[in-house]
Amino acid sequence: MDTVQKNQSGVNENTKNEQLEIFRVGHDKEPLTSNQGLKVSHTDDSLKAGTRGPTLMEDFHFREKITHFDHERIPERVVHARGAGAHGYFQVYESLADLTKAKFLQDPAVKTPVFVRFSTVVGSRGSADTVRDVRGFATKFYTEEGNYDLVGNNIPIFFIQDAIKFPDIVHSIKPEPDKEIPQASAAHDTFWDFMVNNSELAHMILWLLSDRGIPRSFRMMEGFGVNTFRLINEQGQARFVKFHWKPLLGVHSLVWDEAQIIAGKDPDFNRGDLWNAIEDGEFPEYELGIQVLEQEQEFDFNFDILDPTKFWPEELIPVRRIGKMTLNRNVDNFFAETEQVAFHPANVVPGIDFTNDPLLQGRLFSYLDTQLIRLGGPNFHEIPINRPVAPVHTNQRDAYHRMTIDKGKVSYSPNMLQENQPHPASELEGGYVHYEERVDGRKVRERSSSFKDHYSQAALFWNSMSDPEKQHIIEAFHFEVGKVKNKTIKERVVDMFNQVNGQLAIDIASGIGVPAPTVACDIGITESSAAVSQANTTKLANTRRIAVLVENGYNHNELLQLMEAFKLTAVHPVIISKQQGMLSSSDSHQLEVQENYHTTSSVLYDAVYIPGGQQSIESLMTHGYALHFINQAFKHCKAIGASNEGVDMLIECKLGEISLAGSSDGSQVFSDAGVVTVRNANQMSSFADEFLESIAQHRHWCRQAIKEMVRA
Ligand code: HDD
Repeated sequence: MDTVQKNQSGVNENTKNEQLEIFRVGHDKEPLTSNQGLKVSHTDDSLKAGTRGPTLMEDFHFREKITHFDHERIPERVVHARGAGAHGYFQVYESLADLTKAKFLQDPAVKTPVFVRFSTVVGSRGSADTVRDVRGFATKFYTEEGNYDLVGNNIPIFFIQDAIKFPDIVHSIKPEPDKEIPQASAAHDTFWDFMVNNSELAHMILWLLSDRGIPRSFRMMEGFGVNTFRLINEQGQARFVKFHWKPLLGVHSLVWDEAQIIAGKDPDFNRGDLWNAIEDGEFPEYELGIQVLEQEQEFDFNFDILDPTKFWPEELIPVRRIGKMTLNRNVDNFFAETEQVAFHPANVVPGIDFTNDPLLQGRLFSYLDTQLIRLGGPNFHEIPINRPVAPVHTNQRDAYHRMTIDKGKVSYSPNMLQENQPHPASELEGGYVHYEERVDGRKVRERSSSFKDHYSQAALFWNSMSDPEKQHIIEAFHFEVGKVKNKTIKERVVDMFNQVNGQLAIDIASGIGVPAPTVACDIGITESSAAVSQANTTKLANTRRIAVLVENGYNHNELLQLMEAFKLTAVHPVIISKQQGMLSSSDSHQLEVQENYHTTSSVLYDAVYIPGGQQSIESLMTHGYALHFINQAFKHCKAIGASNEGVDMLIECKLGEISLAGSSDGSQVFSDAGVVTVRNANQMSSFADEFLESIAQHRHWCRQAIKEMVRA
């Protein structure tokens, strides 16, 4: 039974899918053809004059095949080149009629189809997923009133205040143009040169160097519209709004050392994680949140609400959760959908409007412009993934790759010959009418003085970080600025962050070979915002990946009990052994191995479990890869569980010696550091609970202080 209700114009969750269906082509049991539909009898040899002779011009099949291949690439996006997309739907919790007339925000029964593309910003299309970078979070809502695009990032603010600087910041952070090095990294001279000459970047740098720059998963990442928009209701009342996406799994990140190793072990880590979660039916979910300000509140704050380098602290302006997005379908074809999707912040619907945020104003030009070159002309809205589900009637005709066959001779307006059809729609008919904002000013190339404070919110963000988060930021400075060759730039980085927090500047200087500031600044900002610290996020074990290290002779009962507990919590165990194939337990049960130590790595898991079994543990103890695997998981502060003889493996890894003073019998030695052990077979159930709780914590930062001593 179809339980999905359709709204008036027939748009529902499946509408986009049905529309795409027309374009989908399967190739099951079909003869090979040319692009003209001619059946092809042979495709492995070109047509030659004699078996050893030259290829003939008349080989139309050869020419068509090679020509198409030669043209198979389109320019990658200038920024956000690497990404991954998925389909889904959005449902509002209750009507927002008091705030906006946008139809997709009125009826909780309506499931509006969406397509989301997550991305990194700096790297090329083939770069690694886990580099330190901002992540793009762009959503296309296929509403009955036309496409609405919310083109956001996973950080609520931006580097610069005015779009005219966008080419400069992007040129500075991209690989240096003489040698095209480094790929997908801000850790080089040109970026930090730009940075020290533009203090408006200071705030964003702290976010970028925080854990937000290396998300564990697209599923565990917030999204932000960043710019300030307007909501307009039926009565024409306007309010300022900021958009948020809140992931139901919480906000979690990798450890920098881990992120770098993953870039080699599995460069598709985030992309694969999204794909697999959807294939497994564990659909990523995000709540849409809004922060709303009345027009009269525009000047109530100590920052300018139109300044995109500032966020609106949730403690001052609460986030109201207004609906939920569920991503439930992977693409059929990466190129056709994820690569060709074209987002544009100017794609709005009645009820949503712009503000004078100078970054947003520039964006409203750039996205349409970039699609013209990237997608080869002005008809990219006809590409299936970009087609609105709302009907399209324009007087536009022709140009490259036109698909629509427009009938009739009238393609202008007004006209008499076609009774002025298609006719401009009045506001009552749903025609988009821009908010009548009064604008009055001199023509100037200047910035408002209300945009000039570049340090207060940077200090607010710094104050909001937990101690481990602060430590990560300092280490990120040591990496990023440590890679800078020019000493003056390094000194100026320290000077700049001295304006944010004196101790921060001293700590940065200590790792990058330049003197600490002679006078440590205190700009007198004492406020903090608990909402921006990941320490306060939702913590769940669900959907985490657990490495299970076993060899022949493992204890089947112990493993079985844990596997059942994992299943109940939707945690995914992966069986790892020296060799792929089958293993036998001590009581002759058979177990299939999924990965060996060459095909996988500790960095690809959230936790490690080592079940007992004398023979299995003796074998593991002699295996350097297994010892390294556990040490590395420990170094990256992950949950580790071991039962019975498995505990001896941890002792062999000398984790106890390095970390916490504990008893040598190994029982519960490490538990406060997320290492959970059990020696008693009767306590397996409480052990499983404790281990799952330890996995849910994501990382055990109390190990941080000792991680440099870990041999991994
Ligand atoms: Fe942008 C792509 C997000 C500022 C110009 N941007 C792009 C994408 C995201 C963002 C998520 C990838 C969309 C996709 O997956 O296809 N951009 C942002 C955010 C910004 C921002 C949140 C600050 C609030 N962008 C920004 C400015 C400009 C651009 C100031 C230019 C003046 N952005 C572009 C672009 C891109 C783009 C060059 C490259 C590919 C594309 O548009 O389709 O037009």
